[in-house]
Amino acid sequence: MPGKIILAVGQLGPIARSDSREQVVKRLVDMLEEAAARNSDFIVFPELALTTFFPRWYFTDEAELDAFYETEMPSPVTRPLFEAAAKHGVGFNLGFAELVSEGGRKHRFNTSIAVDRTGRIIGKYRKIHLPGHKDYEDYRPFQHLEKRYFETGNLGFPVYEVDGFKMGMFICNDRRWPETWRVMGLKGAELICGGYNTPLHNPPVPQHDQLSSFHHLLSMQAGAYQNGAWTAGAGKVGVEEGCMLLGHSCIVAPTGELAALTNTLEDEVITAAADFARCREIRENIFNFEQHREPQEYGLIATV
Ligand code: ING
Repeated sequence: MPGKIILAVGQLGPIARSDSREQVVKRLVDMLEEAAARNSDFIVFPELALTTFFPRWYFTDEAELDAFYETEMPSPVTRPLFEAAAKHGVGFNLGFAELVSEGGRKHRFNTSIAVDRTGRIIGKYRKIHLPGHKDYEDYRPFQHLEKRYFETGNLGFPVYEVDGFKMGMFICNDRRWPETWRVMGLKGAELICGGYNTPLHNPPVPQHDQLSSFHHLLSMQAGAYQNGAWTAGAGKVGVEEGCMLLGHSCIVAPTGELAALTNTLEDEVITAAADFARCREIRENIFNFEQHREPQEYGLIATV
């Protein structure tokens, strides 16, 4: 039925540093097939879904670091996921570390792609809000070196037409920034989705550790409500290489209501019926941008 899909999230449990991409791709295919068995049309996978969350370590050997990145997508090892998408007619959003050579220089991005139900890549996003730090910080029990291992995304916040609905992507820390959601809301996104790897312990402010799930859900639900969009977040979760990562992967309705929530710290598929018509009850009333926005007062938000 046009304007309504069965939306799935494929939450990944821990990925060990020693796990091969083949092993991880099999887990992703298994979850896509589970989603297909529930008549899903689209499944959201986590950030950096093909490897362990490697920014937790400080690498000095470039070849060792490069091994965590993809230089082609799909590649022979990831192609089975695209083939499963085409076989079952289920599109997907997938996060991975992207290594590209442009102008004779290596560029590294924390990237995600939107793939349609035929297995075709419709669009790409590169993470804009990179958390953490650039240099080794001795006080931390584990590092969070995204500012060292990735460049700021250079594709903006695109919104694509995928299998009849308008979709935009965030990656992890992006979801904490209202600007992320509003730019894609202004572009008419009906679904804004992405993945995350969120350590439960944040060394600079350990007193916030107990608020990890609250801040995550607050960000997802606010983003949905304030832009009248369905939102979905897929976590890489559980104790991964000694670091506990937040669960609570979720699907949120445009009203901000939780439509589905995981309750394990393992590979887990959740689904919800996403009726995009419900975006209108928000977009045509409380957040009718045409009628109620006052952009002439907002200039400060977009100044450097
Ligand atoms: N991870 C975290 C996130 O934004 C973080 C970074 C951890 C922020 C803990 C705040 C507290 O969910 C990534 N990968 O962005």
